[in-house]
Amino acid sequence: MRRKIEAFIFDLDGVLTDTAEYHYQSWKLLCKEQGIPFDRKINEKLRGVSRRKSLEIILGDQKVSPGKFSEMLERKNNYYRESIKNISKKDLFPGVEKVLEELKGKGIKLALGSSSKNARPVIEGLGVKDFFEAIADGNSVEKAKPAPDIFLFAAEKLGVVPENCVVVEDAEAGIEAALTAGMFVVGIGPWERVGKSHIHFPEIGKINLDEIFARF
Ligand code: B16
Ligand code: MG
Repeated sequence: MRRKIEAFIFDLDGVLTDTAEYHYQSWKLLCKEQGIPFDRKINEKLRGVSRRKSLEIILGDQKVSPGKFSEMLERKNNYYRESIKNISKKDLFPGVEKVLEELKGKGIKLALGSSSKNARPVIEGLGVKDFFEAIADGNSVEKAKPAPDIFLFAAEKLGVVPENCVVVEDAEAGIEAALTAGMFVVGIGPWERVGKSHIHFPEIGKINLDEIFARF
């Protein structure tokens, strides 16, 4: 059967909004308290990566007890939850609503596919929750990106086969997840980061839907 675009699955952090800065500030505070080195270079490795995996990356060879590990995860999440409390429409990247509206207008189904366990309050705050027919987040599946599970879960909820889904992603882990799921991938960001995607744009506001439909 011929492939046809039926659904778009959007990543959250780095695609719809820049929660990366809030994640960064929260990890930074935790690391400062714990005396663990942390900077923006290490933070870049956490893009699209689950909270648990992020802490493993931050700790590197440093060993901590399972109890301490969980306590650190909880503390970081409390800082993060505090920082997203006031998130609102003005935190959306420019052009996001236009893209979502255009796709809706074409009869395309929309889903969210985020690693974050906090994705729901974030899209509620951003005022875009109602655009999405399905939400796949860090609570939906066990295996985080780069496993394909989040995107496959979203496609199943929408009732669309993976081959007819387009994923919009900014992170290497997410692009790998979407490719493994057998989906067409739109990369957002610099080529060095999103070079494995099928097509890429520097930012979501510069997306050209006609080009995506033509290249699919
Ligand atoms: P949480 P995405 C990801 O969101 C972030 O990019 C990543 O930095 C974060 O660690 C992850 O969500 C988990 O978030 O701690 O809120 O569960 O890009 O997949 O939308
Ligand atoms: Mg992302």
